[in-house]
Amino acid sequence: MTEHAATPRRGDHPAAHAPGPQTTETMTGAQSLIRSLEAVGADTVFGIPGGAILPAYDPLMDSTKVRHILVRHEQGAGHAATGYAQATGRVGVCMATSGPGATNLVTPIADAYMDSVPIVAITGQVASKAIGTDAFQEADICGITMPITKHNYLVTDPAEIPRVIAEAFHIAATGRPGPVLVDIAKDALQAQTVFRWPVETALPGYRPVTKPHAKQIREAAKLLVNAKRPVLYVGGGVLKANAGAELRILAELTGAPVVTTLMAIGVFPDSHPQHLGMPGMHGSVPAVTALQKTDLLFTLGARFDDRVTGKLDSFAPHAKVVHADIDPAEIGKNRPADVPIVGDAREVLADLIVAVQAEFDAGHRGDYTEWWTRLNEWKKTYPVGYEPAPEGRLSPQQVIERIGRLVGPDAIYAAGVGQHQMWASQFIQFEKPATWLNSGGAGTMGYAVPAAMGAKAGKPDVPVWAIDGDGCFQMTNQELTTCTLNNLPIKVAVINNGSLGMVRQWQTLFYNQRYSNTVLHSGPGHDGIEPPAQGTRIPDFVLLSEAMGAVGLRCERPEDLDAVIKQAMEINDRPVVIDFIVHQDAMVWPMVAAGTSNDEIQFARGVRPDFGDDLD
Ligand SMILES: Cc1ncc(C[n+]2csc(CCOP(=O)(O)OP(=O)(O)O)c2C)c(N)n1
Repeated sequence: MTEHAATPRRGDHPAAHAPGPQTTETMTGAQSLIRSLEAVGADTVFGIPGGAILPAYDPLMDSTKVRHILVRHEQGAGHAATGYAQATGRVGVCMATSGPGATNLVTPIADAYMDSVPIVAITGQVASKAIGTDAFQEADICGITMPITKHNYLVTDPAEIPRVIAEAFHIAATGRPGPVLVDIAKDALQAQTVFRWPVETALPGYRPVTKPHAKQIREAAKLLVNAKRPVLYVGGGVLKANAGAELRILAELTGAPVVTTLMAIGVFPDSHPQHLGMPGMHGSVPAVTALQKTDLLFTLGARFDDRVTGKLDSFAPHAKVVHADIDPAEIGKNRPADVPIVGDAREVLADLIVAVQAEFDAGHRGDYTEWWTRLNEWKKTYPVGYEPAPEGRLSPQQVIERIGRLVGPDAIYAAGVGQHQMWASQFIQFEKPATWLNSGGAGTMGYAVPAAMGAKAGKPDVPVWAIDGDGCFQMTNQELTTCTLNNLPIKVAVINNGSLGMVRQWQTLFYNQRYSNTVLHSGPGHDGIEPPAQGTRIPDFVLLSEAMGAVGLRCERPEDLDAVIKQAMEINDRPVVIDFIVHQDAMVWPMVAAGTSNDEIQFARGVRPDFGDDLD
């Protein structure tokens, strides 16, 4: 498998303790901050200045190594840092002032925490003497972000800045990655200090275990060769450890089927014959059912999220569980593990390959023939598909499928949250890691445009498409201005169904088709029955996009679909937004209704697959 060659491994970043001559210079705390960012290799910072952080913006102007991208809302800065990190494998950086600047970062920090994305958020704080006095623009951002950061720091002594920045990048990128916040009092930025580099870091209690225990690996390999119906249940941890190549070797060596969660999409090629698709609420029937019928849940860097398990006590009822994760707190959290393994997914997989080979050499080999007969039947009978749109209308799934086909698997796709996100995960064929960015754990509407912007800043030569909903787009579209002004020519496909589609789908299914507050347009049909007519679309996304310096295109008819996608692909000097007017009654299938068992999966509305019960 070809992986993005430039994607470094989790934890790779210029080490703070790299050998080299010691630098010792007198300067302000603010200068020390910028020098520290340069020293850890940060090349891009997304942010907005304000009073408390202002001292840092002055030396930032002179840095030739750190590019600052002035966003339009701090939420955009945070998601851009996340998009940058997910696309490049490096730590993303965002910066904001105290009080409201910092609190505007809360959503993207929570988002990065849920999805284990390495970002460092730097915030200005009021002067140290004013802390706790309800000073102008004071907010206790360390207190606020305590439960949504991997770690956070309040810095009041400028001498600490280099060490804290070095530690923040180290903590964000190593072990289970995550967001780290560094809050720096204004007087610490202004005071004179001595910048010393490299620094001694002091993290005695922080030593993530990456090398798995040999006995556990042997136990896991034994279970795998003795199982009749195993499944490799692969989560985002495998992608973050850049372990796609090792996963493929283990999968092909054993012949076991693979499911990849929403956060792992791309780490195993969608086109691979052993891939069953995505598990979970909108997963494929073969993936969901394989997990229900398996006798060995071979879990790698996944966390038994409720969207995957459905009703937990009915999940995978026949399975023994191997659970490998870099974070020991995940193991046994939702489902007890028969064989727990703590370690980095790449090292776990590398050791497993050797251990499985040793089992083979000793004459123990799993026979999964009957299992594959069953799996292949399910794959054939229950492929992911969709009903055609009413005559002459665009279907949202078709739009997304055609974008995937025409743009191809080398591009990066960022999704918002809702139906369009699920369709993008289902109908774009992903073949490579780090090409699918989305907000999986938090489900943050408004993620797509700024995340795409961050990805484009990190990977300027790769086409980046945001697949967005008309609801999501209205939350963060102002970052198109940032894209235009900073030469970040992303493409945005707005899947415009005139409504908050995913919520509307739940109203259709569970609230008797009473569409309370999910219609986004004002014209005839604002009852949600008819699609929005020309002239009643407020805002007009084409005009809105053009106002921000982007090219605005619209597509309403199936016969224009390919031409408009190709037109967008040819524009590379500005962002492009395509307003796809799609029919509003399309629904995401398959579906496991919230709180029910995965056994209740519906392939289409009211259609339950028939598996027989001989495997129960
Ligand atoms: C910030 C935030 N607010 C509310 C929600 C709840 N929510 C989930 S999906 C959705 C609708 C999204 O609508 P749209 O962007 O138009 O996408 P569609 O489902 O129509 O594809 C809403 C409101 C959320 N996930 N995030």
